[in-house]
Amino acid sequence: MGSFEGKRGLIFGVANKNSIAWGIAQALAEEGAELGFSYAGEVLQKRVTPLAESVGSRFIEECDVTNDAAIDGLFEKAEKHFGSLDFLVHSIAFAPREDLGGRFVDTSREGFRLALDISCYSLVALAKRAVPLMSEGGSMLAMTYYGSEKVTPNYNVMGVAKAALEATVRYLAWDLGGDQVRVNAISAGPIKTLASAGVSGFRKSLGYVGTVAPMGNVTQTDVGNAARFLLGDWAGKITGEVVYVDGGYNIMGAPDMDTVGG
Ligand code: 0WD
Repeated sequence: MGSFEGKRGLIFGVANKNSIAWGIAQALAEEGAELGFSYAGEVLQKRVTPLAESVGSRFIEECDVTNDAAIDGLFEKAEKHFGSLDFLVHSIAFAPREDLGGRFVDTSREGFRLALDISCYSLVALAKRAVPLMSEGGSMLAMTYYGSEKVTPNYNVMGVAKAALEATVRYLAWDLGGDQVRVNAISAGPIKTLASAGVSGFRKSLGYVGTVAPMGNVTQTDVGNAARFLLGDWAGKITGEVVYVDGGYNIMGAPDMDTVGG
């Protein structure tokens, strides 16, 4: 019997089969979880529906996380469908393409606002609606990246948004601890997806990280496996943490010059 048998949760951020959220969904489905999916826009419906159905989901709903009324509507439907929830996965990020390259100092006010709204505030907005449904306690998980802590050229405004997201995870963990709701983040190494393809120079940095990290590049499956732990009962008292699933990249102070050259 899977360790998520009888547990129900919502997954935000499946765009296609390469999405990290899909890696997480597959891992949780293997453990017997009952899953609901929310996707960003009508164009994604065609891609998300067959994926969701392949893991037995009957809850597949559109929700733009910049729209409070849409989020309210989504959670009303979720309450009707599931009754209560045990977990929530936030695997959502966005920044205008022109702000994911060039000089950070050129970031526009609107680009900054949009990146922080979609990539960070949305976690607060989702958490607020999910907690009342987590009557038996619960667990939430967000996705972040090392560019929040150390400068990663071209990641730019998304690095700032991820720093805010990680702080948000800690403040939510404090707020919701009394409700027995845990909130954590996974800091994943670079993985080729729709979102990462929007970052200038992504392909080269994927190659570089693969060479420098003790265990090389990571996959959606690696992230999914960490999510099984963090969202599940074995992680019972772990909250407010950012857990690296990055092949060890973050421990390195300098690359091995014999392999990267220089
Ligand atoms: O290297 C990577 N791919 C890493 C990604 C390394 C470390 C962290 N992450 C993070 C991302 O920043 C994001 O938070 O993982 C999360 C998932 O990203 P992903 O799996 O790499 O990318 P993708 O498959 O594109 O999913 C992100 C999705 C959007 O996809 P598109 O490509 O359509 O923008 O975020 C969703 C959407 O499905 N999204 C929204 N959802 C609801 N409302 C919205 C919105 N307004 N905007 C974007």
